[in-house]
Amino acid sequence: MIKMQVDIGNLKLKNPVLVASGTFGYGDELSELFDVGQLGGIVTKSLTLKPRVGNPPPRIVETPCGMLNSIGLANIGVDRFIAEKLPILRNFKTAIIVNVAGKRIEDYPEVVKRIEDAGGVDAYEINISCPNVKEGGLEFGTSREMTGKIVSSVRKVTGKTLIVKLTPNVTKVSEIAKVCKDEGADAVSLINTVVGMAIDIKTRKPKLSTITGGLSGPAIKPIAIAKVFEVFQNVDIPIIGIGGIMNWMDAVEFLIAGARAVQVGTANFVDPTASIQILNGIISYCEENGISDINDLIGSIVIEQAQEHIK
Ligand code: RRO
Repeated sequence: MIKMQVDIGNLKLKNPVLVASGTFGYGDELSELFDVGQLGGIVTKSLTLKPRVGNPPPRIVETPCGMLNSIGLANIGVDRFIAEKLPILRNFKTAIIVNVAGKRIEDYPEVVKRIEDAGGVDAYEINISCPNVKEGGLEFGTSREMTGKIVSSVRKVTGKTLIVKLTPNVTKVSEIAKVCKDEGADAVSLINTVVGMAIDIKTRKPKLSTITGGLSGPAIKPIAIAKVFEVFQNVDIPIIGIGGIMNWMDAVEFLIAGARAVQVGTANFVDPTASIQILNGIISYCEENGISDINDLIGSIVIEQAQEHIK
């Protein structure tokens, strides 16, 4: 038996494979397809204080090696989530991580407070990195000051594990990760999607209603690995790796780069059971490589001395 448990703050995940926000609904729809209790955890679609209809269509476009989305934070709002979804989620034998977004700084602690009062979730992922909204997305996640204010305001209202989801659309993601740590976050998750755009050459119109959107899928994996490694080298905080994980080999790459857990996102749209196959593949890799504890693999990247001096 391989020891697969990883700790993120005071949250103990039974294994490091999670499903990413926005690719698994609120966790209830896909539970009919497989036993979600096998997963390390489920991250819900982002929740805001009030329900949101999101952006007008078209809001998803397929691209070479990935997809662009511009959903615009469509969600049922925190109160309906508590009334309709939480009672179902509480029965799942996996960690429930609620992704929280907001228009204003004050929205974040308010959403978390309401969920805390209801009870039954294990951790929060603070979304300061949505590329598809005018207020509360990248304007927060690209600013150290705003990031600090949001993290400290949420820290005051919960003792549960606090994860901050970071954008790759910055020059130095480790500087933002450092602010998260200093303000009391337990972990960072990265990367959210990369700002991208596609044009229909017949009509010459942008393919998305919002012109730009967030790029995900295999196309962004090398960007994500580089950002995870940058944070791993520079900030002492648990990292959850996200970005184009389509199979177990991709996941292992993230773990070696320093991620303590991973989130499977776009792959769920190709095959909703992808996360379970990825988990099984990681276990086989450990067995075949004499790794008895997954924690021994995390951050085990080998950098030759000569490579350290290049650049
Ligand atoms: O809803 C979205 O458009 C969205 C969000 Br909240 C996010 O965090 N990342 C993304 O690519 N899309």
